[in-house]
Amino acid sequence: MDRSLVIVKPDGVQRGLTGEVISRIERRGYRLVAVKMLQVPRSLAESHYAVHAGKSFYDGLVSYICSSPVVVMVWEGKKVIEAVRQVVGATNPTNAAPGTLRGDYAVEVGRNHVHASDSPENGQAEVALWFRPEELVAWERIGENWLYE
Ligand code: D4T
Repeated sequence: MDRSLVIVKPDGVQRGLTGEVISRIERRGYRLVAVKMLQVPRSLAESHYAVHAGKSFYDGLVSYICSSPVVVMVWEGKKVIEAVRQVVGATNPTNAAPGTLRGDYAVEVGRNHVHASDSPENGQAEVALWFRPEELVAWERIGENWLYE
């Protein structure tokens, strides 16, 4: 089953949006299998954003995610990658639809308050980067029988 790594970034935590992020993904039907709060070390931030190394916004991006604690979590379920990206909305909040987390609670791309994996392969790699295997909990939500055909 696919997994999505979701991060409530420093601005999301500071602005009190952690519960809202969890709640929207949870109500959509997904299963939370790991969650923790941490102050991100620079080495982890650099690995997470390695694909953006050399871009004009890279240094600011790494400093931003290290600037204050984050809440990082793993969500599981059918089509979790696409569905969570839909809940989160477009990268640039001014392009994000109303009703999405970024469309409702963000203004600028450099303060878009939440991250979600953008492909099953990246989801797998990001989960392995942020969590040890034993931190993931295997369980089933009773409502899943009513969620899937
Ligand atoms: P994340 O990775 O935070 O979920 O964002 P996205 O997956 O939606 O978008 P991304 O990887 O293209 O960008 C990563 C991160 O960089 C910031 N950013 C991006 C920025 O500050 N300036 C920019 O011009 C771009 C393209 C925002 C998200």
